[in-house]
Amino acid sequence: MLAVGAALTVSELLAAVFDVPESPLLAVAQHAVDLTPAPLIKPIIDLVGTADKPLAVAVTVVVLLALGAVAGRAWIERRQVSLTLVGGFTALGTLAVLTRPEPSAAAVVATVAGAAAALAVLHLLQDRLAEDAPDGTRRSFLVGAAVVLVGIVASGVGGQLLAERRRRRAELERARASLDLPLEPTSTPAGADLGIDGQRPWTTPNRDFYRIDTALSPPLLDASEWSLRIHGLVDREITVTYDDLVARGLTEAWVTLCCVSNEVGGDLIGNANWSGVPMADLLAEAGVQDGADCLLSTSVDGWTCGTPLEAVTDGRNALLAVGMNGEPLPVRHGFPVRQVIPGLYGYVSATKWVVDWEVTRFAEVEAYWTQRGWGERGPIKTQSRIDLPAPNSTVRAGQQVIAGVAWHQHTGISAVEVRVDEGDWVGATIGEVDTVDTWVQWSVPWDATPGRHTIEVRATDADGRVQTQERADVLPDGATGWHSVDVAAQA
Ligand SMILES: Nc1nc2c(c(=O)[nH]1)N[C@H]1C(S)=C(S)[C@@H](COP(=O)(O)O)O[C@H]1N2
Ligand SMILES: [Mo]
Repeated sequence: MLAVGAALTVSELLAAVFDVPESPLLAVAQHAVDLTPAPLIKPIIDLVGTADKPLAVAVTVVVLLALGAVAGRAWIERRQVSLTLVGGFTALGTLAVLTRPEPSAAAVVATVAGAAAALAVLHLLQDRLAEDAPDGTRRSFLVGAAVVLVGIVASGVGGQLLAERRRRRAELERARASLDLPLEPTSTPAGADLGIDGQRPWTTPNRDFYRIDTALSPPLLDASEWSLRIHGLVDREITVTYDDLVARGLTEAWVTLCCVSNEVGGDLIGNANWSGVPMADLLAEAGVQDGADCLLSTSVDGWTCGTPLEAVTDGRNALLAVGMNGEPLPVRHGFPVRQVIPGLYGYVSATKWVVDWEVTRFAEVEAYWTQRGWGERGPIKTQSRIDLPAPNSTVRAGQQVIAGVAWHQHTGISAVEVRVDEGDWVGATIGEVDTVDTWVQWSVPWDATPGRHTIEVRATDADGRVQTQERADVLPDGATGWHSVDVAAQA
């Protein structure tokens, strides 16, 4: 019976992990219902009403437990019988999951893994009872049985929690989809995207937007449950609900978000159109007191972020965002509400699932990553990246294009230059953007001669500062250095 218990919990757990539409146990129970003769069904339904599903599952489990008892008794002296029973039921289970309306390979894997768990338990426990085994005693059997039981309970609970979380996630996705937000589909500003074949788009689609956070799986927080408490060095504490927030009217801004862990040439960066409410408006309403220099924001899962207050209140598009590229914020990007502040790396600015603001002083608090050795303020550094040709690729000799992106959010980029094999720097064409808060696309034509080449890029920001060549590691406050790419050109 323990073997059957193990088989069921392992298969249910795997079904939950793989997110199969119907677990093997449910599939078998459903078949049992379908195979029950009609004259029997009616009185049963009259008797148990809507509890027929749980009843079918319970009966299936009891039958399986009984068969498990038979297989268990037979294990030592008539192992063939045992193996036949287990094999037969694995085959039946497999058939059951394959003949349901939504069959899946994962459900078969879950079934077979369950059978393997049953065999493992039979082997582990019965051999402990065998008279010729060295430790074949009742005590050793009981210890083994207890271990198996704990395993069954643990994986049973784990499977249920997982299934519960999936249901909650699906519910949240439905609520998110039916939110009535004044969001318009966004389109990339004319001229921003150079439209070069193979170049990643100027606007990063939500599904391709990098995701960085400390959450094992994203917090599930409904808009109706959300509120933001603003406290600390303020004249009056306020609490804002989602409806309050949206009722203020939404501002839109293009902002490129970048992670401090982005290596030179890395792709932990994305550009989106964000819709939200200026963070400064909410702070003004609470009334920031003299001496405060830090906004400590906390997410619903306890992650903290320290932002220079100046960056929030100096007039830039620092938003409490509810929309991303024309749709409600995706769950993994902070639904229902997150911060977006141009000019700062994400870890000091972009709190997702944000629920608490404390207006304070840097001298008094330390945020999550600062406690772990990362810089306190985290301003963005000028960077540029070559996307085409791809690193270590081979291109056809002749007319080619070198293209990429460059960024220094909230300062802007004024020039991008490229050189091949340490030759002269050549100025690149830069995509038109009417904001200093996003990256720019750039490109230069290249007449590639046959052979190996090294391409380098450097950007100049809108203050006229040329991107430094000096290599710095991402720790503690962001990488520097020129991106360079090796390619081969073939005639
Ligand atoms: N709640 C929460 N917000 C967070 C983080 C986090 O770990 N938890 N990580 C930050 C970091 S380091 C970055 S780079 C950005 C990434 O945002 P994205 O996942 O939407 O791209 O989110 C920021 N916001
Ligand atoms: Mo980050």
